[in-house]
Amino acid sequence: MTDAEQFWTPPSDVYNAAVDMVDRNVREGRGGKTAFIDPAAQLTYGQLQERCDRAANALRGLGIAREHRVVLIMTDTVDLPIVFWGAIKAGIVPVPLNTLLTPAQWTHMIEDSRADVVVVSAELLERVGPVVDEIAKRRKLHVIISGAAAGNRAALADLLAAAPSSAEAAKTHADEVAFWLYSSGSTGMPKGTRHFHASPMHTARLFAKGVLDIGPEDVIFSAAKLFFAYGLGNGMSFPMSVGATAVLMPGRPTPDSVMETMRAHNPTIFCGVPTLLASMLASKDIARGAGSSRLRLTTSAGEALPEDVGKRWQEAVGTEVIDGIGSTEMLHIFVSNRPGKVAYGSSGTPVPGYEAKLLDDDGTPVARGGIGELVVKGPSAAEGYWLQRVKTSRTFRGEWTHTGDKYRIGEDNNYYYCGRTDDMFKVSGIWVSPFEVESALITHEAVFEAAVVGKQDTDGLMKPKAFVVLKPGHTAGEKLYEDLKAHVKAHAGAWKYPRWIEAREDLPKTATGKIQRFKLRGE
Ligand code: 3UK
Repeated sequence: MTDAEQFWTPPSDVYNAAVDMVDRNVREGRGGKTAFIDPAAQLTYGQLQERCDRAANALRGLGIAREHRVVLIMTDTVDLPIVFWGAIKAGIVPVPLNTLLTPAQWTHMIEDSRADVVVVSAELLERVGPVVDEIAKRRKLHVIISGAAAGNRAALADLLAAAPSSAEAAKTHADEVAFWLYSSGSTGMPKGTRHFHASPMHTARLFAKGVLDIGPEDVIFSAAKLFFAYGLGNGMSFPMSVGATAVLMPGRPTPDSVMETMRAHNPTIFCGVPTLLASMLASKDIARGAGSSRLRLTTSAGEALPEDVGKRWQEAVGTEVIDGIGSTEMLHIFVSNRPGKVAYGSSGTPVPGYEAKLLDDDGTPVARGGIGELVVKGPSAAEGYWLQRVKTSRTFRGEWTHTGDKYRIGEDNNYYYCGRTDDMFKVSGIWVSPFEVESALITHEAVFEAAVVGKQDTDGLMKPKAFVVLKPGHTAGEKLYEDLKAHVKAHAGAWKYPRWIEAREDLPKTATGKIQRFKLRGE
């Protein structure tokens, strides 16, 4: 028996994740229990099942065939699980997208996935509307609005109300693709990462049950959004796997908005990214439980948690911070700290059910204490990237997934993060590709060349720093720098703008003219 089988094998080949995550809770008597709470609505598991069934029927009613894609550009409200699991129940494939992207990136993902439907939150319509309207000029595309529908656009609420309240589940296979998540890389557009029906329950059993010991009485609040694999597990599949309650917050996670939500709903588990934990610690309102009277655990992922931030959180808030590394490719966390024996500054040890090894550039395991690329094996690995054969075969090599992260195993057996094998870095847990920021910078009229690197701020967290060579006739200075920051925000994504900018006469380059970013790190 392999590791994965020891933990869980789907009951049969016919397996629909929505039947397990939604319907099973009702069947096992938790129909009256609260599943989701957002600022405007609450759903019991019974209500969730009915709405998911209506969503499945509504999508079928629009003529959407099995395996076809539905893109979700949605804030975190109860509508997101309704559409996500409703689609899965019908064998239709939901593709949640990051709500902070640029129109060009959304256009790429809607076209690349060949989505027949886009479900958009009303408050995002101002930015998403022109994108979907443009595509709808070229081909058939249904646009459905979650929230107050404007003009002649279809409202999700109306479609659900008109659809039958009970749906037959599609007889999907455990090894059939259930949903996609887009993953970014150092060059090129994000890649559609295809996940199986069986995978959400694998991550729930191995990490949420195995590491966090989640149970039906837990109330989980993930400040990390549902469109992100980390948030999708924390705030949706983990609580659903045991019939627990999830608190959803549609707005931007600031220290104030997060602590207000904590005070209102008293979660037992809080999931954040290091940047948020650090900014909450800097707030004057930080207190025991970060506002919750029942907090028992905090989790951190997305980027390395600086040792000092972890220790200060435990001191001020009173719970451990469980830092673990996960990825879109593996769906959730595969190397993690454990409650009761956290080693701050490390990512902990492999989660039982996953295996990890560190390889050198030739693919040979590194000697103990040496630095190598983290390679991982486990049952929740994705099927691959959609229409990306070369990138798929580089990342998913047989049973092993290559992470692109460098690690070292310490004397204490814990895994210590040592940076990336490429130039990528995370800001607030979301990828930044230097190439992408540089590409945005050089579209500005004043910029001749640019190089971008990650630089640590005072909390030890990465932020972009840009080195620019200006075109003749342009002068360096705060005014230009503010302009460049706004330019990057508009053309690459809000979190990607350089926090520091420095003008240079030239940039370090190889003989072939490639920018040597590594020479600029630490400057
Ligand atoms: C980095 C970390 C150090 C690392 C994710 C939890 O972040 C998630 O997925 P992404 O695809 O990025 C994956 C990459 O992010 N990383 C994530 N966590 C840590 N580095 N310490 C950490 N604790 O470079 C990794 O390769 O956006 C996180 C669960 C599910 C996820 N998808």
